[in-house]
Amino acid sequence: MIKAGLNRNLLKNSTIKDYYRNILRCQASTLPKAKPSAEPKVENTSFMANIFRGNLVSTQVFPYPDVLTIEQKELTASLINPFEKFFSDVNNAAVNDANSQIEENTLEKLWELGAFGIQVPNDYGGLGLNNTQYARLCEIVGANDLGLGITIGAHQSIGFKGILLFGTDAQKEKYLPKVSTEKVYAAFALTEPSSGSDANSIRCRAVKSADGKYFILNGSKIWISNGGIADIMTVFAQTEQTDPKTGKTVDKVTAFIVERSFGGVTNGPPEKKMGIKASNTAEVYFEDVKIPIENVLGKEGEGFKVAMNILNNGRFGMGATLSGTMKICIQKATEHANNRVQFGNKIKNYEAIKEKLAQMSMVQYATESMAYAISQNMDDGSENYHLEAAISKVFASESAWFVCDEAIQILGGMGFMKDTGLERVMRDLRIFRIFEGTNDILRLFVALTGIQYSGSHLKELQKALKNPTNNLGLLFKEVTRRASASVGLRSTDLSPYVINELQPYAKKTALCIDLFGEAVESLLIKHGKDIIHQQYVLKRLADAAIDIYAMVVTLSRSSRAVLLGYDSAQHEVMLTKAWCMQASERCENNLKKTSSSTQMELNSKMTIIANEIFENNGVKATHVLDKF
Ligand code: MYA
Repeated sequence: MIKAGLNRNLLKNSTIKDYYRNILRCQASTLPKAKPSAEPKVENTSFMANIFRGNLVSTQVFPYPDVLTIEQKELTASLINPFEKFFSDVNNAAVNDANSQIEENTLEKLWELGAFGIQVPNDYGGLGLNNTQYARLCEIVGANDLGLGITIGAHQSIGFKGILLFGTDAQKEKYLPKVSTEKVYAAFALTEPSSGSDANSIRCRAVKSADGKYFILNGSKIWISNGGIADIMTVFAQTEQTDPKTGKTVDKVTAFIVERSFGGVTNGPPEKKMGIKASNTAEVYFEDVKIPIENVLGKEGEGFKVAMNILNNGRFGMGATLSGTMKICIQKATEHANNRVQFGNKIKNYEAIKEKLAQMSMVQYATESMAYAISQNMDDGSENYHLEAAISKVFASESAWFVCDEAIQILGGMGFMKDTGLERVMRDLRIFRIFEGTNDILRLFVALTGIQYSGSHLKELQKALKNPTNNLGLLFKEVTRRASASVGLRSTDLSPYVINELQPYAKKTALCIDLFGEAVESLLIKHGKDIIHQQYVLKRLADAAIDIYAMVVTLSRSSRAVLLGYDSAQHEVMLTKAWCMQASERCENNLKKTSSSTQMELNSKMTIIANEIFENNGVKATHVLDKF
C-alpha cells in the first residue's frame, strides 16, 4: 500500500496531503493512543528509538563518544592498579564461592579501596567517578569475581542509586556517607513472590499515618541481593493515592528509603544458589515498619518510574562487567589453545578452534563497544539511553554465556574441572540473563518502547496533515523517504561517519536500518494496538535491533581506532567487518520473519505444540517402547 501510486507529483504540496491521507487513514483507528503531555517536547536523541521511526539521529553513536577529560582518564588509570592488586593479592574468588560468603578482611579492603562508593560524590565521601570511570572498574571486577561483583553492584548500581538519582539534599547528606564510607550495606527491594517480571503488581503496602508523618510498611520481598546484610534498602510498596482528575483513590507504587533500625525489618537465611554464591541473597520481611515521611524517595505514587529508572541507569554496568568476564575467558582459552598439542599439532592451528576464538572476540568487542557508548552518552547528559541500556544487558549476558561456554569447550576436560575456574564463571553467569529484567522481558521492552515511539510519530504526521502548509518540512522529509524506499533507494547513509575501508559494511548496516524502519511501520499498520500481543514478532524485531546497535557501535569505535592510529586498529576493523557480515545477514532474516507467511505458519504450529504440552503437564509424545 505504501508503494502504491508513487511518482514525482507526490512531492507537490497538495499530493503530499492526499498521499498521507491514504497511508494514515487505515492506521488512525488502530494506532496506540499518544498520551497528552503537559511537558514541553524534548527531542529524543536515542539512536535506537529513532530508527524505529526510520530516522537516523547519529549524535549518540557517531563519532564514537569520548567524554572523559585527560584528568578523568588519568584518575581512572590510577585506580586500575589498586583494584587489580586487590584481586590478585587479597580476594580469592574460589574460596568465596566455596564458602558462600566473602571474608570480613576482604570486605574491609574493598571498603578501604572505596569500591562501595565509586559514584558517590567526593563531598559525601565517595570516589566521585562518573559512569564511564565506574564501567572501567566494573570490567576488573567482572574479570575476577562475579559473586563479589554482585555484592558491590547490588549495593551501588541499584541499592542506593535511587538516593543518588532522586534523593533530596537531606537524604543524600544522611545516607550517602554511610553507604560509601561507614560500611553500611544497601539493597534494592522490588521483587516479591507474586511479582517478578510484572514489577508493577507488587503487594507490599505502605499506609500513611493519620497525622501524615509516617508510612507503615508491611509485606515481604524475595531474592534480594544483600538482603541479609543491608541496613539501608530502597523498598517499593503500593500506597493509596488520589487521582487528581477523578478524585478516586487508586493504588500506586511509592519508593522508600528504609533503615533496618526503624524496627520490623527481618530477613531469611541466605539462599542456596547455583552461582554468585559469594553474594548474599535473602528474603526480607517488613512488619509494621514505621517509615518517616521524609524517607519517601521521589514523589509519592511515582515509585514505579523510580524503580525503572534505577534499573535503566545501572544496566550499562552489567555490559562493562561482563566484557571483563569475557576477556578473561578468552585469555584462558587462548593460553590453552596456544600450548595444547593434539594429533601432532597445536590446537590453535585447527579451524574449529580459530572459528570459536574469533567469534568469542567479536562478541566481546561488540559488548565493550556498547557499554562505553552508553556510559559516555549518560555522562554527556543524555537521558535517552534506556533502549540502548536494555539492549546492552541482553547482548552482554548472552555473549558472556556463549564465550564462557566456548572457552570451556576449547579447554575440553580441563575446562570442566573446578581448578580452571571457568565452571564457577559459568554458574555465576547464568543469573545475568534472568535478573535486572529477564532477557525475554527486556526484548519485549525494547520492541514495544520503540514501536510506541514510532506510533507517536505517525500520530504527529496525522496531525501535520490537518495543517500541511505549516508542516511542509516534516511532510516533505517523510514523503521523500517513502518515495525513495519504494523504488529501492533507501535513505540511510552512514558513509560520512565511517572510514573508507568500512564503507561496504556501513552500507549493509544502513540497509538493515532502513529495512527495520519499514518493518516497524508495516507491523503497526498490520497489527495496530494488537502488536503488544505479537510476541513471536516482537522478539525478532528486538533481535534485529540488537544486531543493528552492535553493528553501529563497532563501526563507530573501529573507525575511531583507525583515525587515532591505535596499534590494534586493523584488528578492530577486522572484528567489525566480520561482525557486520554476520549480523546484517541475521538481521535481514529476522526482519523477514516478522512478516513471512512461512514464519507465521511455524509460529502457529509452535503455539499448538506448546498448548498441548501445557495441557499434558509435560511431554505428550508416546514413548516408543510404551505401545506393544
Ligand atoms: S532487581 C529486580 C529486577 N526486576 C525487573 O527488572 C522487573 C522487570 N520488569 C519491568 O521492567 C517492567 O515491569 C516492565 C513494564 C518493563 C515489564 N524505563 O505499562 P508499562 C514506564 C522508563 O509498560 P508494565 C534485580 O534483579 C512506561 O513508559 N519507564 O509497565 C537485582 C509507562 O509510563 P507512562 C518505563 O507493563 C539483581 C509506565 O512505566 C520503563 O507494568 C542484582 C508503565 O509501563 C523503563 N524501563 O511493565 C543486580 N518501563 O505511564 C546486581 C516501563 O508514562 C547488578 N516504563 O506511559 C550488578 C551488576 C553489575 C556488577 C557491577 C560490579 C561493580
